[in-house]
Amino acid sequence: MALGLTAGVYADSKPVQVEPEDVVEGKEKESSPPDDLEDEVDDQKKRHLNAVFIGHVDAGKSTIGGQILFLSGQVDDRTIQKYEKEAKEKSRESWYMAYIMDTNEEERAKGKTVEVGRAHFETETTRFTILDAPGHKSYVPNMISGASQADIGVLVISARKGEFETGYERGGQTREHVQLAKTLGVTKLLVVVNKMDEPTVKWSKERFDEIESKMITFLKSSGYNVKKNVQFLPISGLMGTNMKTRMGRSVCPWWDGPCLFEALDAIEVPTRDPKGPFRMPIIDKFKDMGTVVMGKVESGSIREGDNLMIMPNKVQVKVLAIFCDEDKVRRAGPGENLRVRVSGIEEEDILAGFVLCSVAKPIPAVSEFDAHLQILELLDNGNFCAGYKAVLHIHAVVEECEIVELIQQIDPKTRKPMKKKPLFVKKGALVVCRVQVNNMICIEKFSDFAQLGRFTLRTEGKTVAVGKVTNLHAATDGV
Ligand SMILES: Nc1nc2c(ncn2[C@@H]2O[C@H](COP(=O)(O)OP(=O)(O)OP(=O)(O)O)[C@@H](O)[C@H]2O)c(=O)[nH]1
Ligand SMILES: [Mg+2]
Repeated sequence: MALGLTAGVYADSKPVQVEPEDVVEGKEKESSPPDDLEDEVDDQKKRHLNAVFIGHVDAGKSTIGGQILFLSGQVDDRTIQKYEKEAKEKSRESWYMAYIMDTNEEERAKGKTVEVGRAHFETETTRFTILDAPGHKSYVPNMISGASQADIGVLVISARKGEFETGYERGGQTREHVQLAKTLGVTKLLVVVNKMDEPTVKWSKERFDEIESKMITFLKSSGYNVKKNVQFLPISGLMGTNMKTRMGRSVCPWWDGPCLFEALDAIEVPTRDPKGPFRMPIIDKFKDMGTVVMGKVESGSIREGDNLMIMPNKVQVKVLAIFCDEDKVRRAGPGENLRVRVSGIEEEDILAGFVLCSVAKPIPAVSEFDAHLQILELLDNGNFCAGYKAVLHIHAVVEECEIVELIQQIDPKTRKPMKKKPLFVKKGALVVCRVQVNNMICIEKFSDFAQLGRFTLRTEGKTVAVGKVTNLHAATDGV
């Protein structure tokens, strides 16, 4: 059920200290119908949403994910009993629910998610894909990969005495995850105040209000439109309270809002263009009666028999089969998480970050691009200048990069370019610069395609900058 999907694990991440203000949403490009696609493209009637669970380590993300699967009837009592036994043997009694999502040995032994877990469940109106991100600071790159595939974020916060505080402090992943999620295009957040059953909380309204008011201030400063796009609700993931059904007054006399499933059901689906050029960044690949690639469709539609291309290596492939969740489907539209079996390419010729795309309108592949960068934090408060090296994270791409030129500095107050060309800038600066990578990568301009044109730069476990692609160079656009 849960399927690990991301690659590298980096050590020792540090906090992001400056709030990204990089909040402008790009419009997703309208273009002519691709690949002789007609009319209706989705076999599924229910709408589909990808929800990433984020938040500080031990906040209860995997427990909530596991509980959701249990409540939606996907895990039976016998399995739960088995996990209870296994958790007890590892002296992790209370972790049995998390074991539903945390499937590998290391995760179970340490009680920490490492790779993004994946699961599916359905409510009345919606099919959900849950992406259960790790909270530990060492695994922030995996969290980035999970969040970059999400439509909405479920920010899990522990109400337990001391736990909210550690997550919220500078250095806590509540902050870092919120800032990264915003940068990665997760504009809607459901803030789940968890562990309300815990003896230090006992469904206290004061505690809930305290967390809500502190978080509202912080979310606003991170660029979230709190009134429109953020909703809070109290739950207990471990007990399953206020999740599938509303809780009674005897449990919590002061809450008359929705339960988790209702809140998830009420979230609006982002508008997507099924007729845009096909784009599916590849997050994983394997051999299974041929070559299978896995990813989320960011634009356009796909159906069996289609001829598509894998970029940047420009190999034409044929779509043999499409799997959506556990089911084989004939076609699928944007927003779907798919496994696609293709012919015409060997599995070892594909890397995570490659893109399955339309032949007529392939995604550009470049080794150099210009970008608007906001510098969040620098090691030892140093300078950011030409020659600076970092790891670039853009959709499923993780690649070493170098800043080759600082082109212009932007005045943060007027948002206008400053006259003098900068030699270096400091933390907090806005700067236009040229970025180079060693290998060809497939990206888009942010203004054309926000989800494939926004990125983060990290080094030594810190997120040093967030950015938007403004111009593509050395284009090998097309075939
Ligand atoms: N009392 C109580 N404990 C909870 C609740 N939810 C989670 N926990 C406990 O919190 C601990 C951590 O839970 P996890 O679900 O592994 O937390 P996580 O957020 O997935 O942690 P990482 O994957 O390491 O980031 C476990 O001991 C859970 O039993 C809750 O609602 N109430
Ligand atoms: Mg977890």
